[in-house]
Amino acid sequence: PSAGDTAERGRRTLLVRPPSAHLADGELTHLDRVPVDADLAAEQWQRYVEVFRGFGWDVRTVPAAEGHPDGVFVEDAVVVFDDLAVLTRPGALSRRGEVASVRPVVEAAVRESAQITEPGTLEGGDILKVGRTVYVGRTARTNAEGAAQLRALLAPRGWRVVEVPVTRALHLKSAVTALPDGTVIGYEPVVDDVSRFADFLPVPEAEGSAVVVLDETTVLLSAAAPGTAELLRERGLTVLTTPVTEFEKLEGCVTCLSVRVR
Ligand code: CIR
Repeated sequence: PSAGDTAERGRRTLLVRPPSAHLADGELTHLDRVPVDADLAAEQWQRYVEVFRGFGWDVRTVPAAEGHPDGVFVEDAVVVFDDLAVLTRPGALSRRGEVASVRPVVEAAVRESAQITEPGTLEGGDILKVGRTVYVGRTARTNAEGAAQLRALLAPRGWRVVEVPVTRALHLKSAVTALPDGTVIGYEPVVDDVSRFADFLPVPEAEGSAVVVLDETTVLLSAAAPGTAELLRERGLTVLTTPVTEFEKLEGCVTCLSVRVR
């Protein structure tokens, strides 16, 4: 949607979920387990949410899921396409139970919802929207059936669905995200095939591959990626940064901590 669409619909809505006290026990695929400071995680999460509040976003909070260490990565539980919210079926067994408690908050915020069902699996971290194109990362978390179910939902609604292989990162969006102008950015060593994307810009830090678009000229980036911040500023963007070290230890990033609903 263009900035005009956003203005017509009023304030943008953000879904977040506070970290569990058991964040340190979350799933790890590529990183070794290191100590996590739960208090610092809570503080970083607050700062993250404040960035959006400062931009006038309507922040809706899903109750914390103490039994789900990875629940804070709420992006994986639901993906929104216009007025349709697709509740996922996470590939990680430990995460499957996160979705039921996200549902009521999502359904209060959108007009229509759908659910990925067995045997499909899909996690929001594997879904990258660029204009009307939806890239679906095929990973250990998102299987062929999950991708097919998503395609069946989206193709009639005018979205182009493109599956891409992801073997070097946990999720597609652990490797690539998109700038407001549609340029896909990523940390090349973990991107399987940059030629899949029409416009690709390599960034110098792994933590720099994840941006959240706040508006047409502003993005939010991890404080751990100063070189990427400089690169994006040179392109004329306003770059806000926030520390997310405790979430990066669990293979999370700035994008995974929220769902932009509209
Ligand atoms: C997991 O492995 O599921 C979590 N520890 C990290 C999830 C990060 N989410 C994301 O990239 N969308």
